[in-house]
Amino acid sequence: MTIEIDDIKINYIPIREARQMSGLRIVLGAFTIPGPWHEACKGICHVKGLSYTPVRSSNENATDLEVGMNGSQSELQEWTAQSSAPVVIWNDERPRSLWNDQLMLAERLNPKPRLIPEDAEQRIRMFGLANELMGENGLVFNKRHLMVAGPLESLPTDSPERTFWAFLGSKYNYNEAVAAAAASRIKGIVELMAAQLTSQQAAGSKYLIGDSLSALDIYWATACAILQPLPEDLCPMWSGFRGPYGNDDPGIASALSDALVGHRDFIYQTHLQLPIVF
Ligand SMILES: N[C@@H](CCC(=O)N[C@@H](CS)C(=O)NCC(=O)O)C(=O)O
Repeated sequence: MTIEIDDIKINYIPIREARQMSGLRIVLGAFTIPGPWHEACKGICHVKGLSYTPVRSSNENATDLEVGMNGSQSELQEWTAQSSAPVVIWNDERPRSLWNDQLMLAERLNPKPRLIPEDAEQRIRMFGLANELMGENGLVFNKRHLMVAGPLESLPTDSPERTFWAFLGSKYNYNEAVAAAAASRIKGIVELMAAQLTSQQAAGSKYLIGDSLSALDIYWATACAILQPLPEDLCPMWSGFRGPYGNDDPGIASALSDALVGHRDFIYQTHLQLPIVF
């Protein structure tokens, strides 16, 4: 399965070059897909005005961006001791490959605007809900199980697409039991987000925590893409991924309220970069 690279606008430099540099570098997938972890990193930097060098995740000598090839990730593995993206690297500090570490670093590099609440109760709630979205076994993680399940059930064993999905599945602990539980787990998390938004709106706030933008708003806006991507004019993504990025589960659909999707739109329109640039 080969991803179209014609529409890529960001200039991603190779890992070899990035390793020689100092400053802020972010290894990104370099695909036209609004991956929630990627877009959250980009969004946090955008809001804080942090400039960074985008780095391509796959090996420099990879002749195309054929996804799912272990062999194309050895340079990333060597640099960051793992093979997922995004990874945020500041000077010679340890590479940060987890969303919460990445947020803490961004907050340190530019404390304004504050994206982690000062108030401890708000901070606890923000990290708890953000973990439901972005953490291991959270919404995005479980949606990936659902995305893997379809092709593994339907595609012939020798199909290159199936090889890709099987690769992703084995990398992120896919099995039939977790796939069977995924939709109801996602529904529960979306309901949590809907309840949070409702209570905030009832209290007169436009934001998910407190009365100003926090990282949770950005995580919701970017995680929402995996259930309902923004339209083509705002999110010119690879069309082959509209479908896997989407939702056909009725339970999740019932939880994904207009208000939640409207909140995603509000956060993008007010605080993030539109159209999304890949
Ligand atoms: N860094 C994230 C997880 C990153 C992640 O799962 N990235 C996926 C996006 S689908 C990835 O790199 N997939 C391609 C691959 O693993 O080869 C975290 O905070 O846990």
